[in-house]
Amino acid sequence: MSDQAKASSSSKLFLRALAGETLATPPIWLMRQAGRYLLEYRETRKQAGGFLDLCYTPKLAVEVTLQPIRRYGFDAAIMFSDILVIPDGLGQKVWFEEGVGPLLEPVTDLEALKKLDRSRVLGHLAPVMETLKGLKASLPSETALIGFAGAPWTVATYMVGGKGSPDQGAAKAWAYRDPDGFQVLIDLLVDVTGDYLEAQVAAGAEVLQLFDTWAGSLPARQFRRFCLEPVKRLRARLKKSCPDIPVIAFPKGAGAGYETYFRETGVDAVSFDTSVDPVWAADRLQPLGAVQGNLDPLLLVAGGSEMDRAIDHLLETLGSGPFIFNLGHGIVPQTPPEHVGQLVDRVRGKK
Ligand code: 1CP
Repeated sequence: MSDQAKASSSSKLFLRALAGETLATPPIWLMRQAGRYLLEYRETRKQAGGFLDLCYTPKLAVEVTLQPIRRYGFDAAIMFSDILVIPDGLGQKVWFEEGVGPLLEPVTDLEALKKLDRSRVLGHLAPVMETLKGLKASLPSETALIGFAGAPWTVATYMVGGKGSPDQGAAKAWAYRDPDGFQVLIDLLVDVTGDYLEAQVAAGAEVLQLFDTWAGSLPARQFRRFCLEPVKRLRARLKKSCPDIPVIAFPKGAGAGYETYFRETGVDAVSFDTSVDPVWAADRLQPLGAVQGNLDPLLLVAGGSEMDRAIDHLLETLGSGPFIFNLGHGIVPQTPPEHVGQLVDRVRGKK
């Protein structure tokens, strides 16, 4: 049976859209659908102590993954974790500071890179696999399970910078000063991310998403070398090891680069950010495969008729091809939970 035939026989709308099917009602899930905008998340988070403790305690990670599924019945659940568990698994020091975000002991040269250890990653991340197994056992039969990782470039920006930064300056400085040295870090991340994603599939992930949040910060030449090429290699590896598992990539900010990226990486779908005009996405991206996006997370905060208009525009523009409804980036903490309910109802034709 072909991928499309297999997915079409599935009851899961999300898998059908990813296989290229046009559906009367598109599947919907939202990036960061588990998180601080939900009261029940804040309560579980308190119980866990630190943020990484939440990621590494399967019982609690399963619970926070299921919270938005219970409330809204999304078509897909994304396992609760973070992209920074990879540097943590490699032995880089990673911690989350309340009110600040993630901090890491920066890796800025080959000397520091040598201290990282690929062989400890899968052992360290065993709790993530337990989370996936727990989810597999408890999700409704119509809900697909998404595993994920950060794409190499984005993870590298945090590893080198030691924190989130507005311009990814530290990683760019290394990539420009010593491209071949920086490539060693990218190659390590391609390998270790491949190991990690294969383990997620073995533990029950049905779809994989690669988050490349900072793809938009590189000029064309470096975008090709450090964003597109690593994802293309990862995609090729996964095609061999798990041929039936679709891969979605989110090269946020790639602009016109989205089209070449979609064509050349071989991913099954791209998630497009808020800045991309959905009319352009329908014209240039959707003929290449399924597209996922792109309601502005801040429209979801505002709600009301502006949000409704934007939802309808997305449905009209992209509804005649394979489409997954999502945001252009993650839900923000100040989002009123009832607006999320309104969004889901409207996409499903109930309002
Ligand atoms: O205080 C809290 O509870 C922590 C907030 C939080 C949450 C809810 C962080 C810290 N990570 C997460 C979960 C998370 N992160 C998920 C879970 C699944 C879901 O979508 O529900 C996912 C997929 C991520 C991915 C992630 N982490 C990305 C890529 C996507 C994106 O949003 O751009 C990035 C860049 C990170 C790093 C990170 N982790 C947390 C924060 C605040 C950040 C951004 C830091 C920065 O750039 O300053």
